[in-house]
Amino acid sequence: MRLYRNLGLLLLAPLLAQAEDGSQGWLRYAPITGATGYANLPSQVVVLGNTPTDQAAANELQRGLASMLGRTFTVSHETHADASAIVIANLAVLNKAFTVTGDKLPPESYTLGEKTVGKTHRYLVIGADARGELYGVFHLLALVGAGQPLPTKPTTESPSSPIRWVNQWDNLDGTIERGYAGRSIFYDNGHVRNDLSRVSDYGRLLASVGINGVTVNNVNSDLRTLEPEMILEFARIADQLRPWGVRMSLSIDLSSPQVVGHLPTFDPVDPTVIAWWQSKVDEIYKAIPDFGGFVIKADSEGRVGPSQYHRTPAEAANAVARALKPHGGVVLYRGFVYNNHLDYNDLKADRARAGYDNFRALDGKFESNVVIQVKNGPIDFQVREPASPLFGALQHTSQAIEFQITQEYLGQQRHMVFLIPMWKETLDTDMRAQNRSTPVKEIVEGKSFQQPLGGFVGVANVGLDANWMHHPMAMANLYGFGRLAWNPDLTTDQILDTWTRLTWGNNPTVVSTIDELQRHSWHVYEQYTGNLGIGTLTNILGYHFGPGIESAERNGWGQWFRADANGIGMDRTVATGTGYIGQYPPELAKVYEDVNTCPDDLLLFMHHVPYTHVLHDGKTVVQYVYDAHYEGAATAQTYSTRWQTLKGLVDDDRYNETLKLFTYQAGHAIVWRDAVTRWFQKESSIPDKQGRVGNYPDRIEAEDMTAEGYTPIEVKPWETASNSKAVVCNQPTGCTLTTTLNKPAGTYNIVVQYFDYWSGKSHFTLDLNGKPIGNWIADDTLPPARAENQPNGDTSTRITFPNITLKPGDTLTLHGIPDNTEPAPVDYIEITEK
Ligand code: GCW
Repeated sequence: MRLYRNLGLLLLAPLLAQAEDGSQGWLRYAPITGATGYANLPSQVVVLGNTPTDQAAANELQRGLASMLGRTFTVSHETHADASAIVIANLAVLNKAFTVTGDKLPPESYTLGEKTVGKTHRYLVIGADARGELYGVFHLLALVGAGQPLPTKPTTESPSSPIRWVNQWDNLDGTIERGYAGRSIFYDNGHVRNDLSRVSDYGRLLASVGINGVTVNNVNSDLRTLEPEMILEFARIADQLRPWGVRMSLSIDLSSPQVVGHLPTFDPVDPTVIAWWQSKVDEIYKAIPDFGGFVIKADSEGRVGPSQYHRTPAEAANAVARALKPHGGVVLYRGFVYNNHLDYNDLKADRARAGYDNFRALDGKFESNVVIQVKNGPIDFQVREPASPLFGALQHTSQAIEFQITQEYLGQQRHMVFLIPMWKETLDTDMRAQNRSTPVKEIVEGKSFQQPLGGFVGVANVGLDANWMHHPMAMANLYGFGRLAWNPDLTTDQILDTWTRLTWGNNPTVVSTIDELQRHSWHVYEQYTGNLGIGTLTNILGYHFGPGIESAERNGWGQWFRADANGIGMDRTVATGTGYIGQYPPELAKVYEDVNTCPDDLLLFMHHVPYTHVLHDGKTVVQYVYDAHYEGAATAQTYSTRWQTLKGLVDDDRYNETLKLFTYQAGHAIVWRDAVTRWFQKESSIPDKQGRVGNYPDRIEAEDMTAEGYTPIEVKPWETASNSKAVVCNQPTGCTLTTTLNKPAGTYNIVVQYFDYWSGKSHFTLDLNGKPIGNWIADDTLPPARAENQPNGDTSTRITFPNITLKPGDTLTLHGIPDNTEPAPVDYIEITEK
């Protein structure tokens, strides 16, 4: 009898709704009843090695199988020749009796397979090394969790590349740059936390998807990072991660020899500086023997760098890399080097050129343990960018691609945006370097140009929120990043479907509903934010969250789209523009250079065109922008209703948390829609063919209502409030807005659009004919990276009261009571048909 042959009969458990806080992520190990397909899986787990990682692998297998299959599993270090067992071993400890594939496996790989001799069933998890074992265990558990058969014949999986890291932009004070899920799990108040239990949990999550490194501090690195006492503190973090096979690394500032070492210089070629790096690195490896290496951000956004001494990034990277090499450490030198004081009036100036311009000439000049860490696009994690041309240009240098898992420009984990399709688009872009197939994924795997290192880096920024990323759906991005780093050829659906099953259960309605919601969410977000490659259109001078369209123009940051009354888009052509397109290998450059062959979704990234330019689908640019915004915002309205079909099928806690976020997203998508479409209409003077833009017959502007205490103000930027005005209340006792309705008798939804600052909790009540129909507190708690105490696209928020019966002559009254510096601001009330 073969094991696991009854999988077809597997009955998937109707999950009892139970309280869940999301802390287990996709490692919930929810019970699978009727899992007869796994009935013959031996109950004894035997682990041959005895390192902490071997032990972690065995304990995880025991924990996961016991929880999912509802029976007892034991762990031991010995097995008898005739005992059935699940055997975990690696090549270093492998006993011939257990081999399934011989004794060759690439590093970090594993083989799963069955070996049955007589009555003895052995299920074997053979790692190339301890890490491989651990990955094999997690893979086996994921198969069981998703109700998939376990391989019986030996099946080997190997990682795509050696660098599979996350970066955390955590500051030592406990804040996280661009972190949207609470404070740091690593630090508080200038020190490593006493309680590091979340760090160990994080290591477990990361290992489960094959991530083998974490850079634990902000790339804008604290100057204390390399102080001797800090190194000892960081060593405590490394201790937590080690059992999970996750190596810790640090972001460093290149001025450390001067600031920490008190040398007169940090010139990378100065012998005293070289010696300092050597002894500093030796000191680190004494405390952290498996230390991964350094991430370096230099000569960028105010960080110092080798340019101060007229040295190149290669000279700087190499000085540090030589110190790390004997210990097996690496340098990830960021390609994100650019001048943020560009001249807008210079039509040749172009931030997108910077990566290539700064690094191309250095190709081949880096030590073999240096990897250039290149952001997926040439600007900065916008909603859509082409692949960075640097990928095709560095052919004698190892490269890693940097993705942003934390959704800085993509809704900050308040909007659901599933990023795997976006990342795959970059990874699958064929750069056509040397006029041959060189997709980005193969370049960073080191395959295209035979490089020794390379891989994937994701800026994760998990925080102390119980569920790590705030939005339950955002965890799919962390999960998917790991899966893609392991194997960039996996399809979006393979990744998504497994995540959904492991995170929410195998109920077919749950799986199909969540998969469907997530699958297109990037496109939907793109529709209601920045289209056609223009950039996200968020306020880049503020919080990078809500709309703030012209913030990108006429300043040194270079995220320009050069709009005027006649046209829009950056001319990056070789013929008439900045020449950026010429940085791509010729075949790809040819496609982008010609406005007719350039893909529409990158059009405004590559070309300056009139608003009336006709796209491939026959629409003009401006009409496309209008239509996409209305379509995208309309789809976002459906998220909460589709989600509500899952009530009772998933646990109440996560159900409610997600519903709240979808409701918020629906409202904010309308803020985006109105801001961007009104801005385009004003700038181009071309009206929406369907007459929607600027025409809101169901709205009553707050400034048009009868006010008691409320006073009107102008909102900036103008496009972020309806009619560009709001009202504010400066009386501590509160203010009132009243209006008489003229709607035909019927049932309506009443919407209140207000501004929720981070600095206060205003109180609102809404009355109909003197009777309350709702009250709420404006208590938004988005992490105050900077205090936004203004009515604008970040703070504009909507609340909806559904199914209200109205008749002509009804009186609607809104009371607002300010709190702290938040003056209970209101934009409008909208009354829509049910
Ligand atoms: O996008 C920008 C972010 C900065 C970040 C920088 C970088 C850590 O707004 O917050 O700094 O990129 O990647 O270095």
